[in-house]
Amino acid sequence: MPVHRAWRLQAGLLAAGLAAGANAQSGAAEAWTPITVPGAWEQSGIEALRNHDGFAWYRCLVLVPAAWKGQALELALGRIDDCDQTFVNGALVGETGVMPPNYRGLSGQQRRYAVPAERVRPGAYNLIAVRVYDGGGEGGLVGGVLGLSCPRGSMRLEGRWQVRVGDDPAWASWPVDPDSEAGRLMAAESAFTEATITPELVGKAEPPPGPMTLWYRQPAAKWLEALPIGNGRLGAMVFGGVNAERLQLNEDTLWSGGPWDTNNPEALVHLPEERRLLFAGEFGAATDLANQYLMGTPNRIRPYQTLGDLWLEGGTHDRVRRYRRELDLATGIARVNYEADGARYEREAFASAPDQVLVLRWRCDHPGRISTMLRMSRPADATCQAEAPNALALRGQCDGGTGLRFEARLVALAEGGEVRADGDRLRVSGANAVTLLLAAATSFRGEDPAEACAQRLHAAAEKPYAALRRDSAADHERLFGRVHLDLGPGPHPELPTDERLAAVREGAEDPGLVAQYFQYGRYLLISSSRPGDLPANLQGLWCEELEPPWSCDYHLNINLQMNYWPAEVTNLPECAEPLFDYIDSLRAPGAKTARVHYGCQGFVAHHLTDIWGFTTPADGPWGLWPMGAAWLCQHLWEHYAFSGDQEFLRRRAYPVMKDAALFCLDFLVEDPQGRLVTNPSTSPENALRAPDGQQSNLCVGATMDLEIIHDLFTHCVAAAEVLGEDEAFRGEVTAALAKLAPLQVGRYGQLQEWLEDYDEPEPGHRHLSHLFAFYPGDQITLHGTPRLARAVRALLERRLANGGGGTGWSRAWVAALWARFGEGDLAHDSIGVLLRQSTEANLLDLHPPHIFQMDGNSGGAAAIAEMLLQSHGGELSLLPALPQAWPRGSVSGLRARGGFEVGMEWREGRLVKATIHATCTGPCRLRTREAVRVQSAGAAVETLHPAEGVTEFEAEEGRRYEVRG
Ligand code: FUC
Repeated sequence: MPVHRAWRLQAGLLAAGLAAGANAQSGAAEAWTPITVPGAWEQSGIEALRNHDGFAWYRCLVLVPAAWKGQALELALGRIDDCDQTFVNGALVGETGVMPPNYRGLSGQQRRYAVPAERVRPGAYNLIAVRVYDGGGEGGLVGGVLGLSCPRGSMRLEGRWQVRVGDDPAWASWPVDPDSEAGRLMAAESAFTEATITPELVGKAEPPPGPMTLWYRQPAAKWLEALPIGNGRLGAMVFGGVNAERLQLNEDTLWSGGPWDTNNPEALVHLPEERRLLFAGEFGAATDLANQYLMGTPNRIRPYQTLGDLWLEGGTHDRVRRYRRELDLATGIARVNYEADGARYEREAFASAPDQVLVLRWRCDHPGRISTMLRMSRPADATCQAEAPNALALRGQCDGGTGLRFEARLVALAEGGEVRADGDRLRVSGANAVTLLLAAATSFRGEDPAEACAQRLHAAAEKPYAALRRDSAADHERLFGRVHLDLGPGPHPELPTDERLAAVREGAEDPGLVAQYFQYGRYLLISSSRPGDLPANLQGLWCEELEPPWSCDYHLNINLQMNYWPAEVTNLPECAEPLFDYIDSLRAPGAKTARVHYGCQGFVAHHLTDIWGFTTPADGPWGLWPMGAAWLCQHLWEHYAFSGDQEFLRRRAYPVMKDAALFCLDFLVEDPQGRLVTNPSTSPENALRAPDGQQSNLCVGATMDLEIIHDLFTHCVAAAEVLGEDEAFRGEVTAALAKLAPLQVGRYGQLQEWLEDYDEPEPGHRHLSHLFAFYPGDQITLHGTPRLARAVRALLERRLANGGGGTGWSRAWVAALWARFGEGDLAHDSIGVLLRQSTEANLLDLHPPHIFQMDGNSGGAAAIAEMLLQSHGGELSLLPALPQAWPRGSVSGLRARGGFEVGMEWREGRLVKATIHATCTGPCRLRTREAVRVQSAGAAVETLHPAEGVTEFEAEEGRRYEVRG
């Protein structure tokens, strides 16, 4: 750090000295205009860029610390719309996308380029120049994190760059001698001069106690290495830096945009023609018509966004010993420990659900050693300022001041030493310990963010740190501690998590890591989805960007549902409540869309939604998929199926299910053969190839539609029967069920994805949509419908043989499907693929190319549960898909449909004992590999054995049953 004070000074002098000279500059220098990066150039306020598509160059100077001599650097430039070539000191260091004339954009990809050491000028200014081409829509360095990093430190590159419209290869190079007037002017206008030096890490830290802790021997070098904490509403990614700590912050209602009516009255006018074209197989014309008339207006949604960052900066340690960073999944506490200058330091951070604040405490075993500078920042739309000698507020309004208002407010409570405000920062000096409390709120629910924050902080500050910590951990443990899973420790339980994962990537088996992965899926759900909050979005709660991939939204054609697959079975039913509230929030807007777009009753949602009630078709023809609401209703039914809670069924679930079913009843049409089908329809994100060669997303009666409708209708009939309601409606639904087009087996023996046995351009497609009926649905089961189950298997094998299962969520689904086949080893192989190919060092799931999505984590946890316990088709299957890799182990606290809580122990791959706690009275039908005996309170229970491996008894609410092999 001391080095950089000098450099800053130099830059400051230049700035002061050149203020007058700037006016004297002429010609080329003037064509470069200052621009704030990141952000779309259309929004920069620069006239020449307001509607610009085409070429422009960005550049800035970076004062690389002398201490980085000999280091290769990583240059992160966030996302660039659409393609770029990036130069450092005139040399090309990386490019993404393809420049014209064969232009191909790759705007979703994070730019990370390696800069070889010999290209870097340590201790001097370096020129970064980025040639950008934008083919349409937003352009430029639009989003993400920008910075330079190496093992010895990092610099942030967000802020003032320069931009110039046009294209000239000369702009790649150092414009002039840095000591010339033009060079100095540029340094004054757009130079990054502040760096953080990373201390040298020496000495190995001991592993933390307890098997459910992720841990590392170095700080996170990037967001995907940081560790997530959250209380459902407020979240942070903790980086664990020594001299500079970063907590990237999120608040679950912080979305861009606002409510708007995107319904398109044209849709209904053109619906009959669309249906005619699709029945006639005129896919091209149907697609054109759909694009022109059937989509919402507009057909895009606005994104979820980062709240910003909390920085603790100014550390000066050159060398630290025994560094350890960890996340205790059982308590939700993230921790950093290290020794420096003869003292031991510890930081703990957690997001408290009971107190609704984020808490960070930093202490040292030597008095007076805690000194730091605190600030908060956000890439756009917010400013940070001190509000009191020990309080900071980051305050803003989305969308350039037209969207939601938000605030993050921080209080620093020091023990000993001093805290004082200094402009937009707080300085803590010479403290024995400091506790930071951070509250955040938005105006989404109508509250005043500043007031809400102040209230929460006021209440939390009344409690001593120990009480905040105790209450938060107890609340988290109440949920987390319900399920224990022991698959054995694995070969190297003493290694840090990243090293264990690296060993798995090299081919090692590590059942201990698999058990952690399972619990991590539960941890993420607990941390991102608590009653009263919004449901877990594509990234759960944790999102670093303003324009994140896929808007970090709610995708309804697999992703949101998969987030909740583990909720019931892994004993977190209250974590599904936000999903139920969310479904409720889609009812009114979805009813309007049903009416305006399709002339139907009930409610509908398509494949994308946000927090503003967006229910219209979005994106393109693959968005014309009106099954979102119907699929979501499966979760309402499942909540009842697992709990037997009739009140929930009557008051919350059934009215919504019925509403979704009313839409489906109206939407179904008869095909020329008199079968009920959906039209328009699409099999999520996949395309068919018709016999005449046409490719199309759109079709008639995609199999998945028929399965979702079957699922919903069957559950509606069952619910109406349980509740003794709606006889006429029941009759109508039953009649429709009988007329639904049937599931069919195609030419490869596969379950057909479409009504016709079309060829498919992408047989390894990541979506496994029509296997819905096998998992998570139960229309097809191994024992009940063996012919169709074989067709499911044929399809699954075909997908995998053609490269399927490539995204994390897709692979998790594959694992769950293998579990339903009782194929433990194959399910286990897929969990292995998930860990090897789609998991970061912080165990977060990855979608290619390198994007966190929570669905894979949740889906993976659900698949592991499904390997141990299944309860569809009216029976509990104990250890149905135990792989050879887990010869002994135990699990407790899993839940089963019918109202059971189940624990099991196994040895040499065989069930030793199961404990079944009945939470409802009713039949219990067990399926096991070997014959079993059932006891309760020491006495034998009367059982029936209607088939081999099947044992039935009458369970009584509140009783425990012991099952032994
Ligand atoms: C679906 C998937 C993609 C991605 C996106 C968020 O559209 O097809 O792979 O997961 O959701």
